[in-house]
Amino acid sequence: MQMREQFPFFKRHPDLVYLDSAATSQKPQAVLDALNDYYVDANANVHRGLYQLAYNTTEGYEAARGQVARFLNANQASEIVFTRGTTESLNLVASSFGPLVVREGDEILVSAAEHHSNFIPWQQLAATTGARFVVAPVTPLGETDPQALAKLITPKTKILAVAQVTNVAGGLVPVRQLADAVHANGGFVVVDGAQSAPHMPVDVQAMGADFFAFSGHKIYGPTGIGALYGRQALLERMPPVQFGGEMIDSVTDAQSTWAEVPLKFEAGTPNIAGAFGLAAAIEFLQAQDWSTVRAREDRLVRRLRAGLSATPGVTVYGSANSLGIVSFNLAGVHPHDLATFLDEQQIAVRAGHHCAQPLMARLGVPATVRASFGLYNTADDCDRLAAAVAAARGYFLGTD
Ligand code: 7TS
Repeated sequence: MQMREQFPFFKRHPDLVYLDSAATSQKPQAVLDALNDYYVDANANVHRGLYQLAYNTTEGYEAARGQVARFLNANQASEIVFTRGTTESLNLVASSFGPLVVREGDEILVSAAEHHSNFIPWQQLAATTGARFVVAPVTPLGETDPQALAKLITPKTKILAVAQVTNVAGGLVPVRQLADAVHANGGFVVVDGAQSAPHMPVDVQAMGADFFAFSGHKIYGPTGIGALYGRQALLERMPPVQFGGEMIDSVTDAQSTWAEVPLKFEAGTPNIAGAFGLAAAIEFLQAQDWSTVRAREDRLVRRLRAGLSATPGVTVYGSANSLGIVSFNLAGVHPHDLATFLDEQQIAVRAGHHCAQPLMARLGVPATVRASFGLYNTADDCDRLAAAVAAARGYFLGTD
């Protein structure tokens, strides 16, 4: 079956050019079926029922955790905590692990290209611990600059928080080299995988991540589910941040003790349907051939960059090595106006600061327009966007 046909969304929106997969991807039938099957066939709460159905549902939920562990090449399933997504995963590390290792005078290192959800939690942690929040400069085209980061790693660097792929310029960061330097100084590495997991195979051990966060909805899965990978020994040291059902071992009037990792981080009824849907999304992704996916997406990125660059006044950020993301601006036209013009032509892109205001400040712009690809995008989508941007120039600025 053609890739696009596996996504019912495009049957409802046959003429829409959807170029906003970095915000959220569309869902294949297999994921929709898994969600539906869960509710029709397997709906019960987990980790508590003593009837067969609840037992089976718990097994399915834990099997999904195992699937995430294999997807990331974690050592074991207990290193996977289900969360609402990348934001919750990163906040969990900052609020639970952060205070265990960060002291006054230590340094927390990030790049100015980070998404706010991998920026603000660390800024807050620095403020509450008295650590120094160190923000590394980016390349002139808005990518994380690994050399700049490397230069700022010191014996005081307790945490390096870095996106493997950034959400505005889309460049790939060589996490392993940075991780080795941070570890040699006794620090820890937190990787934001929100934009890498949809586009490349992830291996948390090979990249040297102590923690790795991603969102299900960006890898063709449902919203409201994602995961945090953490090294077992580190998760065991961390206190829970939410309290209630499912996360306890025993409770008395005087005190409570916690369940083992990872359940101590999953208070309350979890997003069970989401876990089933996420497992289906991972199965769907793993059925793809990564080298074919990469080659296709690289061709689309190059084609779109070339197409956009043909219009005078267009600045394209990032590099041709971007993983499925092309951010740009058209001189003299506000990105929001351009996005509205494109919307009228049934082209869905994102315009704004992309939750990366520190990066916008470095680029000297309030916002950019961003096109981002999923498995269903085609060369025709690139050409329609490039032609529409050329038309927008005529519409807003007149032809010269
Ligand atoms: N980190 C990066 C690099 C991201 O791109 C995003 C979401 C997040 C973290 C947060 O993920 P969430 O699932 O918890 O929201 N990025 C975008 C975006 O670029 N446009 O919309 C959401």
